[in-house]
Amino acid sequence: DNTPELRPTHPLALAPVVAPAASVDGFAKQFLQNLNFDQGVTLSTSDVNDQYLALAYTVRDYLMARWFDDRAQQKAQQNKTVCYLSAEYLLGRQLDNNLLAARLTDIATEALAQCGIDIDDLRQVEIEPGLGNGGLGRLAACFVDSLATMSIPAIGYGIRYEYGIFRQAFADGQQIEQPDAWLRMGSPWDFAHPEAAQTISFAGTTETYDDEGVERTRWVPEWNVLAVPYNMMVPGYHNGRVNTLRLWRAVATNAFDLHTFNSGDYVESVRAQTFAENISKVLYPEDSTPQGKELRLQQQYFFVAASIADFIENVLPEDFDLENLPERVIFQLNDTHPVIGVPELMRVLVDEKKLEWDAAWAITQKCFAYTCHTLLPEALEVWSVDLLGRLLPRHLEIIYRINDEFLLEVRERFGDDEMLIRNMSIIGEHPSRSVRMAYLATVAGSKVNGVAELHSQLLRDNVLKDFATMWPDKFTNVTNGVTPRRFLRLANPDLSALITEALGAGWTVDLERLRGLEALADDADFRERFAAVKASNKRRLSRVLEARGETPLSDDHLIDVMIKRLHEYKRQTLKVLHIVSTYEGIVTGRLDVDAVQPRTFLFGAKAAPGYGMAKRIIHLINAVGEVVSADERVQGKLKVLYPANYNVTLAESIIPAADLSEQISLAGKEASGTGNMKLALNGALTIGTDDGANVEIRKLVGDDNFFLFGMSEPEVEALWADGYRPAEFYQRDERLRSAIDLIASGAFSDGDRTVFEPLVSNLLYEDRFMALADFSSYLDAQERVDAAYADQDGWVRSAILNVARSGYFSSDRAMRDYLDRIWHATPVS
Ligand code: GFP
Repeated sequence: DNTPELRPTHPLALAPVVAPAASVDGFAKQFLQNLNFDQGVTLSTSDVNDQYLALAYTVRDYLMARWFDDRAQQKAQQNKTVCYLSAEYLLGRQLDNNLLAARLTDIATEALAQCGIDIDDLRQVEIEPGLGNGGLGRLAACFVDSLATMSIPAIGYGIRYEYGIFRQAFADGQQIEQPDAWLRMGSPWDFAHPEAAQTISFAGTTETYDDEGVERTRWVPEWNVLAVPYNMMVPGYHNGRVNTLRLWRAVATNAFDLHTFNSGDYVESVRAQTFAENISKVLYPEDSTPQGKELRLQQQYFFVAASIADFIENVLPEDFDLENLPERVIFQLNDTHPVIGVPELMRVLVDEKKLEWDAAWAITQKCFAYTCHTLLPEALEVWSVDLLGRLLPRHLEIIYRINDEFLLEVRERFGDDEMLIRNMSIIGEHPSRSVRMAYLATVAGSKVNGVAELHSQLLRDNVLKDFATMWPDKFTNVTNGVTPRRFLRLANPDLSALITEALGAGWTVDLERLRGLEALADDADFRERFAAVKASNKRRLSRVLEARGETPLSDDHLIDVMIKRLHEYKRQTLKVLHIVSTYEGIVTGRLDVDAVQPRTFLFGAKAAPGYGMAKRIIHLINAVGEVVSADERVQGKLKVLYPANYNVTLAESIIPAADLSEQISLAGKEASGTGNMKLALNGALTIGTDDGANVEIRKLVGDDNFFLFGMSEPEVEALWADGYRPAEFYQRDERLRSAIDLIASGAFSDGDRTVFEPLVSNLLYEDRFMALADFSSYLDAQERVDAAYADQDGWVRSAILNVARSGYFSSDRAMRDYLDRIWHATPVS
């Protein structure tokens, strides 16, 4: 073949990729080009969605060159990469964050204005990708932001769900779930890379074979799907770095059967496609059916297998010696969802790369670390051996072998203590044979961490006690953190400006600098300006609520917020009992009205679709809200607001406006909490139990600036051990009796006593999370809140001290702790 090889000779083809000019003209030009050539419209024929998309493409164009550079550099430098494996990323809107990171906010605003467009109108169009459920997913999003800002080579791996967390609506006060079609208007922030798809296999059998005299095992799978990566850019704040979030979408290997189609069976002709695409169809498919369970395991294996293969094939250089893998990667397991990655890496190393088992195990143990996010035993994931063996037969064999060797080690250390063996085994026997994923992660991981000091302590003392005895050094703590870029700089621009004026600009990447505000808490002028910011944030929230068709806020109300997943352990019920009791107290004259501060109780929460009790609690909150709002006797005093479909975007409006942060879980149940951190950082005072990260918040902000109530974790344990009888607490406290009686009487259900009866009896006779036991102490603390709020000046002072002392809760600090204690990766230079 004499054809000369074609090489680029054009000077432009040889030049490095450059970003458009960072000027108003440069931006406007790029924007209009994108409008024309990507959206296929002119400025005059474009609508707001076209404009939003063209704007997003423009921002992307600015980031692109950096992103190319960073990936090339990561490969060349061969630094260790943090691969964060997470089934959830609750990202929130991208536009503002990316503008901010790339220092483009002012330029873009001005360029659009010159095109006759108000950038605020475009902001409203963006649909946030709700690819997560709550704290765990939002934490992952904060972490990728911090990693990019700190120039750490990192890839976030996850699933590109077609439908994220459901959209919540209320009908007669009850939650209804609607699909979250977040992709329907286009998805400008990610790109598909079908050429980098991975084939992911399932089911089938395993067989042994003779490999040049060595007996090996191989997996003969039954079916495959393609995992197609979608890359999202994750820009660091003002440092020119752009990391990658790579989310996988499932696509059929053979999507369409033309023969069947031509025979007229149109549904059957796309069966394979439907089947495959189900894997990335929805976040947390309902798993009360066997099909739902299987689908979840498919999802987990799907994204983890694709991610591991991607890292080995596309990030590592060719001919990389896998013996050195631990020097190049740490796979951080965000909870148990990605733990199937452990046997997957073993399978790749042993079956495919033909390493010896022991060598492969030594590598695997160094490459994984595990973060646990719960203390509830029912939340520790297990997979039935039947299901796992059917879907991933080779992985089950590998898990058995890992377990056999591990249990030998246990016997060597502790003797033949059969009870201990049974308790520590990765395979549980009761009620049926299952794989305990948290145990597998603990055995395999180089480190295991909890997400707040108390949580990590309780993991060591209770949940994973035997493992901690065996490997004390494996256990560590990294208290969660939140990104100050999104949750202070963007969400609270006025407070940010005030802080910058007082302290200079550096605090955004060095949050401990907020300490400098402490001195200003005693400055009357600063307090006044701080209070004005809070008031303006309340007005802003009020406008946001009105635009959503909700009731606006009343002036001068204390804004009391409880925003978090709906779960019994978080005790939204305790909050409702407080509201009902206050309402009842005012109406009956038991309470001195003047001592009760005008308050708006603001809830934001979704309940898992299959969680009946949580849905009843939502119904009760709405029912109480309706009665309280309609009752003339408490007008101007009490208001209950529960805007539907709480999400990151709404949180960004609520948090800066909050006065009081409700963190009222039963001690020993909330692993950490992160909303608690965001609220304190924005100057809300916490009313909380000594649970999760509340403990650390209280220590930092000081007892005078925190309303502590309730039993401590050891007291909770003691009460359980004693035999907890909630009805006794009901008998003992008249306020509690009146509140519960009022609910039971049908006062919030048009006289129908049956509606909330299951909730009432659950409280009186079970109350697993001890709301009744903590009620009195909670009400007393609420009285202290009222008294403190009456002294506005004192309150503002405390609020400032909360901001000043919350710097520790930056996710940048959390990343530093992970880097020091677990990952040992270094920034790219
Ligand atoms: C879970 C825990 C929280 C913790 C987050 C992040 O949140 O205590 O703060 O993970 O570690 F419960 P959810 O996903 O359950 O909301």
